[in-house]
Amino acid sequence: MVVLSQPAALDHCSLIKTCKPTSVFKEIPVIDLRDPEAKTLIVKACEEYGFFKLVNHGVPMEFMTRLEAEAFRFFNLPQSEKDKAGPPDPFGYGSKRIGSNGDVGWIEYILLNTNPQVTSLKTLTIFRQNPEIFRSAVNDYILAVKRMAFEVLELMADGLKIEPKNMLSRLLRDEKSDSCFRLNHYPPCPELPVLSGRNLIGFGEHTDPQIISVLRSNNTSGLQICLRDGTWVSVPPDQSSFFINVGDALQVMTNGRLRSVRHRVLADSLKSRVSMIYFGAPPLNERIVPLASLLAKGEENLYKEFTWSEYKTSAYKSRLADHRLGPFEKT
Ligand code: GA4
Repeated sequence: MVVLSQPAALDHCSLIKTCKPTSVFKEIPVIDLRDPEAKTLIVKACEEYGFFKLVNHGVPMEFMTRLEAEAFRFFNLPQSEKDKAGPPDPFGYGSKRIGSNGDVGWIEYILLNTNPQVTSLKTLTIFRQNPEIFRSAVNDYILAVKRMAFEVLELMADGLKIEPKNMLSRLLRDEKSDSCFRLNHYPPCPELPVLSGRNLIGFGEHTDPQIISVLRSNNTSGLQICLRDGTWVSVPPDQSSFFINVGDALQVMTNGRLRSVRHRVLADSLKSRVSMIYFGAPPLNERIVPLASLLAKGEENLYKEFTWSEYKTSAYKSRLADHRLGPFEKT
């Protein structure tokens, strides 16, 4: 029998939560990037769920598997080596702590800026063990995923009848775009079965502050999203596809028409989960306001005016589960 008397690994009690049993998300919108109807289907999925799965996306599988292998190689290093690249400020290596306001998760991760010009000392330390291979795996992957994200945003703008079509994608294409990239490792937790019906939180529930997030994971489950009615559903993993999340900034730019999706990750008892996420963000000085062409005649702007820099500053002061758009809503 496994006894949890001295659970060295499970010393963070706040990670253990009782989550209602979830059903599998069977209605998950699956969008084929080459489908002539893709623009309409993307808008529909983002209105309804703020979330969809993307197939036929054109990102070579080899880029995903190469980066996954490099991520595992890094996360398998001795703790003392990994710690040299941390703590995250916010970039660098982090373990258990998420953000700087007391959130924790059953996770270790690397946060990077996607702009290669902004290379911090911590980033260099991450690549130190294996500089060429790791760095080129990250760069090739990000480049391909960015291109695909631009295409998704252009289809979305088209579907929303926004002119010009690059109205959203230009924000991520901008050389000053504040986008970032995250590699997450959720180690297996063998003690999990003795938690009897309770769950171990890998990454607590939250919405992403940015415009759009593009997630790819290995074949380990754990991702869950919250539907409009507040029920949580599990998203079956699919290592050859991407999952797209609408972020808070896009919710504001569409005056609430597209919704940012609340999501979380639960740890697995047997398998490691690795995910790689590109968070597409605008430049810091960009004003985040509803696009005029999306406002119907007489429709009120639901949000106060703010720049991405102001929103980000406020978001980074918040707790993970907070309703971050709250202070920016017009009362
Ligand atoms: C959620 C989305 C991205 O992973 C992230 C996260 C960031 C962090 O891990 O440092 C935050 C979180 C995220 C939102 C609220 C703040 C900031 C942790 C946290 C408690 C990199 C991001 O941009 O916002």
